[in-house]
Order: sequence, then C-alpha cells, then structure tokens
Amino acid sequence: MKTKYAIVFICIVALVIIEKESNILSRVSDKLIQRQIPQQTPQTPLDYNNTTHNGSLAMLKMLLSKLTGTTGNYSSLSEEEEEEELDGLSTYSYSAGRKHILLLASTRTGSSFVGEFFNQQGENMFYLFEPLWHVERMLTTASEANNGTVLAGIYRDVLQALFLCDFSPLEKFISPPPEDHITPALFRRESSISLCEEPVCSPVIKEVFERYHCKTRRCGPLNLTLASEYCLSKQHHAIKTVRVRLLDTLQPLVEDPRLDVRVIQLVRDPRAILASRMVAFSSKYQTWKTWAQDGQVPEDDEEVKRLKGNCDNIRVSAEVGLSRPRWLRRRYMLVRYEDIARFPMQKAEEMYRFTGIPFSPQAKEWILRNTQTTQEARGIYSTQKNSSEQAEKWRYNIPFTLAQVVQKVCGPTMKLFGYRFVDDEKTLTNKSISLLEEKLFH
Ligand SMILES: *[C@@H]1O[C@H](CO)[C@@H](O)[C@H](O)[C@H]1NC(C)=O
Ligand SMILES: *[C@@H]1O[C@H](CO)[C@@H](O)[C@H](O)[C@H]1NC(C)=O
Ligand SMILES: *[C@@H]1O[C@H](CO)[C@@H](O)[C@H](O)[C@H]1NC(C)=O
Ligand SMILES: *[C@@H]1O[C@H](CO)[C@@H](O)[C@H](O)[C@H]1NC(C)=O
Ligand SMILES: *[C@@H]1O[C@H](CO)[C@@H](O)[C@H](O)[C@H]1NC(C)=O
Ligand SMILES: *[C@@H]1O[C@H](CO)[C@@H](O)[C@H](O)[C@H]1NC(C)=O
Ligand SMILES: *[C@@H]1O[C@H](CO)[C@@H](O)[C@H](O)[C@H]1NC(C)=O
Ligand SMILES: CC(=O)N[C@H]1CO[C@H](CO)[C@@H](O)[C@@H]1O
Repeated sequence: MKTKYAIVFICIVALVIIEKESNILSRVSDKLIQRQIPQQTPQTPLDYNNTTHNGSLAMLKMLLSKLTGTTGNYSSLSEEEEEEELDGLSTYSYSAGRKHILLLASTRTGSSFVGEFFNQQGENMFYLFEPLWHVERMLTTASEANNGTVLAGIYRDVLQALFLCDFSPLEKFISPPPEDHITPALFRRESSISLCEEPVCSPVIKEVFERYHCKTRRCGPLNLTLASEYCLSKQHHAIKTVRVRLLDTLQPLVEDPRLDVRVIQLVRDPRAILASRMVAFSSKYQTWKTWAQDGQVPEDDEEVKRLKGNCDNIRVSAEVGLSRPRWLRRRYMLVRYEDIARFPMQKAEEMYRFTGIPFSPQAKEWILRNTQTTQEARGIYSTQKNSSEQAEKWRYNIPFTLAQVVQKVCGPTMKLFGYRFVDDEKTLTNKSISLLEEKLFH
C-alpha cells in the first residue's frame, strides 16, 4: 500500500515538473517560432486536429524524448546539442509549410537538367527557370548599376519576391514592359511547367500568338497576375539561377521568416566547364581557341582573370555553405555535376531528402527516362555508365594547355571539390584514370 502511494506521489511530482519545464520551453519555442514562422499556417503533417499551431506537439515530442533519457538532466546537453535541438524543433514545426528551393549554379554545370528534377515534381511545385535573366540583361547594360554589390542586392530582392509569388519587382526588368501585367516576353517560359499548364496557359485562338507556344500547347501571352495566383496555390517553390555570384549575399533572403529556403549549390570541374563553354559559346570563346592553337596563354588577360574570378566566387560560396554558419544550418547542400551524372537517381533522392519534399513518382520517372540513352533493359547500370561517359567527354575536347591554365587559376576550387590535377596530356585522355576523388560534403 505504502509503495502504491509513493508511486502516485512521485507521478504527481513528475507531472508538476513536466508542466513547469513545458512552460519554460514553451516560451522559448514560441519565441523561436515567432521569429521563424509568422503568419503561415502549417499544413500536413503537423496540422492535426487538436494541435494548436504553437508547436505544442513538437514540444511534447521533445519533452518525451528527453524524459526517455535516463538522467533527465537538461543541462547535460552541450551547448551545441542544445542549439541543434532547438533548431530541430523549429525546423520540425516549420517543415509542415512551404519549401523554397534555390538551385545555384553557373553555366554549363548541368543546371537545366538538375532544375528539371524539381520542375517535374508534380502538382505541388511552382518552378521558375532563370528569372534573373531579365535583371541581368537590363542592368549590365545600364552602366550605373553595373556594380556587383548593387546587382547582388537586386538579384536577392527579386528572388525573395518571386519566392513569395510576387512578380512585380521582376516586371520592372522585363522588356518590353508588361502591360496590365501581361507579357509575351518572359525568358524561357516554356521551361516552367507551371507557366504552361492550366490555368496560367490561356489557350490561343489566333495564329498571331504562335511564338508564345509552350512545349506541349499553345498559350497566349503570360498573365503575371494569374501566374502569381497560381504560384500561391502551390505548396513548394523552386528557382534555378546561374546569376548569383556569392552565397553570402543571400543571407537576408535565407533569413526571411516567411520563407523556408533550401540552397543547392551545383558545381562542376572547371576544366569541363571551360571545354563545354568553348563549344556552346563558340564565338565568345574565340580567344581561348586562339591561345590553344598558339600554345600560349597570357595569364594577365581579362579572360583569364574572369575565369579566376568565377572559380573564386564558386569556392568562396561553397566555403561559406560548408562552414555551416548559423543562418545556413541545414539549408545548404553542395552537389557535384559528376556525381549526378554517375548516380542520377541516388543524387536526386538525396536532394529531395534534403529539401524535405517528397520525391514524387513523376520526378523519378522523368529522371529514369532522361538518363537512359538506350532502351536496353539493363536500366540503372547502363544509365550510369553512359551518363558518366558523357560527363567525361570534355577530357578529349580540351587542349591540354588550357587544362593547365584552369588548374593554375582554379587550383583551390578544384582541390575543394575533389577534382584531380593532371600533369600531362596522356593522363588527361587516359580513360582508366579517374579525375574525380570520391568525396562527401557535409
Ligand atoms: C482529424 O480530422 C480528420 C479530418 O478532419 C478526421 O478524419 C479524423 O478522424 C480526426 N482525428 C481525430 C483524432 O479527431
Ligand atoms: C479535438 O478533436 C476532437 C475530434 O476531432 C474534437 O471533437 C474536439 O473539439 C477537438 N478539441 C479541440 C480543443 O480542438
Ligand atoms: C500553446 O498551446 C497551449 C496548449 O494548447 C495553450 O495552452 C497555450 O495558450 C498556447 N500558447 C500560445 C502562445 O498560443
Ligand atoms: C547535469 O549535467 C551537468 C553537465 O554535464 C553536470 O555538471 C551536473 O552535475 C549534472 N547534474 C545532475 C543532477 O546529474
Ligand atoms: C558599388 O556600390 C556600393 C553601394 O552603393 C558602393 O559602396 C561601392 O563603392 C560601389 N562599388 C563600385 C566598384 O562602384
Ligand atoms: C489576368 O489575370 C487576372 C487574375 O486572374 C485577371 O483578373 C485579369 O483580368 C487577367 N488579365 C487579362 C488581361 O486577362
Ligand atoms: C592508362 O592508365 C593506366 C593506369 O595508370 C595504365 O596502366 C595504362 O597504361 C594507361 N594507358 C595509356 C594508354 O597510357
Ligand atoms: C556513348 C556510349 O557509351 N553509349 C553506350 C551506352 O550504353 C549502351 C549499352 O550499355 C552502349 O551500347 C553504348 O555504347
């Protein structure tokens, strides 16, 4: 009998303690949540019937997880762990809401392809392909705005508005200017599924609009108000851009409490990028071709400096991301093009896991269809072999002299990402020597 009372008593004491702790933690979490998620109403899966949207469920889970520990000694958590716990808590509460994926890349890194991983997600996704194209085109021709700092701020603000489905800052940069928010001139509209389906695509009767075709259907000029409404109806938003130079210019965007941003930085061997650009932008890269023929590269030339500048920006951005500053904690992922080429499905899965968005069957199917170069039933294996062979083609295209220059000016960048240097042409073109170190980025 005595022990029974004792147990009851202990239970009551325990309950009182839990209540107290709960209040304290509640206040902490309220604060966190107020900072990180005002206004937005969480949807699944936290949106249980009886859950007040103030994180009390998450609180309960956290308490439970702590109480299952043997000590129950809250102060035994190291500061770091505690931080993680609280971060995890707010992330957990928030993961119920929208996700905003920013795919950061540079040209010729396979970013259109990787962008499709998200474009093809399905009905929960609103995807935009290079909206900053308009900003760059208008501003880099206007000399007074041709200032990296100013430009970066404008890019950030336009991205921020777009993530919130507000097209008006972008409108200012579309040329000719939209009338009544209607434009036929949005860059690569057809690369965004959302802008090419009902209701954003208004069917066209007159042939006049033939040039506004989307891939699968004819659409009239784009009604940006409609696009904005449609955007708001979608749970997740993704934007691909090759125009942001430095990751840390995005800090205010990532910290915007209305957003839940996930940054994926896509990188590629700079030697391969140069080789690919020389083919794709042939006339712009004429000087490089001449240098290759001459066998000499003037290293103080503007072109070489630009290459170095690009490599440095990519490296500095990755260093910021990989150093896990507080504002980017759990919001940054580095992906190498070469890994995607070798293991497209696995990498896509990892990216989706990172974003917290379900990897939809549609997206999987698209990847399967688009990484298989032959119809052979050998599936995954031949896919890997083929696309990784594709990814190595540059080794036979780039003149060794140019590869050497890239190694010289982009050395630290290559080292960081695990791209091996070559000392002679034989190694460059020897298939059995891999130029890729196996490397994980955390
Ligand atoms: C919660 O709500 C859903 C639908 O609104 C209902 O089907 C379910 O029975 C409810 N669950 C509880 C525990 O009340
Ligand atoms: C909890 O859910 C039940 C069943 O869905 C409902 O009858 C009840 O009113 C809810 N309580 C609160 C506080 O929302
Ligand atoms: C949080 O939820 C608890 C339990 O439902 C409630 O008592 C408390 O008032 C709520 N706090 C706020 C700030 O809404
Ligand atoms: C709780 O943990 C701290 C830090 O590890 C330790 O100094 C302290 O003695 C512990 N208190 C109890 C009651 O275990
Ligand atoms: C760019 O603009 C910023 C802010 O207006 C200014 O501080 C900086 O000096 C400018 N840089 C150049 C190179 O003009
Ligand atoms: C554009 O879409 C908005 C919102 O649906 C609508 O109110 C407006 O009339 C449309 N504009 C035109 C010219 O159709
Ligand atoms: C390529 O490299 C492998 C491994 O180092 C070597 O055995 C082979 O002889 C090389 N092939 C040629 C053609 O140099
Ligand atoms: C370019 C290339 O190597 N293609 C290969 C893709 O895979 C099939 C079957 O595995 C090969 O027959 C192709 O040669």
